[in-house]
Amino acid sequence: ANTNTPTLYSIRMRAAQGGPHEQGGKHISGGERLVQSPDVNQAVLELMDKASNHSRGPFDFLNLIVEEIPWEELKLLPPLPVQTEQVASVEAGRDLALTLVGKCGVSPAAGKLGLQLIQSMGHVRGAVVLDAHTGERLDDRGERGVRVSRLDWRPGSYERWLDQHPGLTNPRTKEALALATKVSAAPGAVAELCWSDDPDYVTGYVAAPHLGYCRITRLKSPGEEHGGRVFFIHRSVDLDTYLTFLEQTPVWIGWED
Ligand code: WAQ
Ligand code: MG
Ligand code: MG
Ligand code: MG
Repeated sequence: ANTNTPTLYSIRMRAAQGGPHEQGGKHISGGERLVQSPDVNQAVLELMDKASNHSRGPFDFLNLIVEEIPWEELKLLPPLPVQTEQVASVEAGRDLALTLVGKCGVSPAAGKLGLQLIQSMGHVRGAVVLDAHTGERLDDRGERGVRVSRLDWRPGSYERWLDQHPGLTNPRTKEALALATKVSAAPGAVAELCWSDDPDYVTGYVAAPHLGYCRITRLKSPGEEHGGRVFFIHRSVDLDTYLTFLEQTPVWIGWED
């Protein structure tokens, strides 16, 4: 093997309680990284750390997959611009979320369905894909949802981004901004709505190609374990192309040196 060129690896982690997800276990934590060979050990440790002492509880099942990715497939995307909207209540936050997805082209009916879905999501470890016009669910992933993977910040780029956004040091923002940037770049993307399923984190966001990444400080009450992600898309887009981009295409977030 050529030892001069580092290998690119995708790393995926998912942890559950009560057995594996596919046997009905409760989703505890998931994570995905895309790093060069010298950084794999560190990334695996960080994923183990993420799943351990989790606010959703301990896991009794953890699955870790490490696989080589051809460099030729790698794409580089700059992160979406970020803004933060302070809201006084969950109701105000969800109203704002509806308004924002509406501005991006999601119908009022579809927007409401998206909100209701996330409110009732408890153990889906991925996202639900909805028709931005009708609100009909378009993916066939059932309880599993669609898991966006093969993404990470390009080495050095997150540090550069943090210099420009000194207040936003939370690793959740780091992860969610990377994910939202990839989701917004997918063919047919209209808007994404997200808040965490972790009971201790109430800030969520709406993201879209023209809107950028709009953080909303309250989208649920503390202690709430319902949370998730909805991807609104144009019905006309080919679903296989869309899902292949989210699940398979390797993406680094950031900039060339
Ligand atoms: N692909 C698809 N869906 C995912 C993925 C993924 N890679 N990761 C998480 N989800 C879904 C899944 O249903 C989770 O249960 C749900 O989203 C919430 O994931 O301050 O922490 O990791 O800038 O708990 C927003 C950050 C944080 C706002 C959201 O979500 C900010 C968060 P969590
Ligand atoms: Mg998680
Ligand atoms: Mg996450
Ligand atoms: Mg979570």
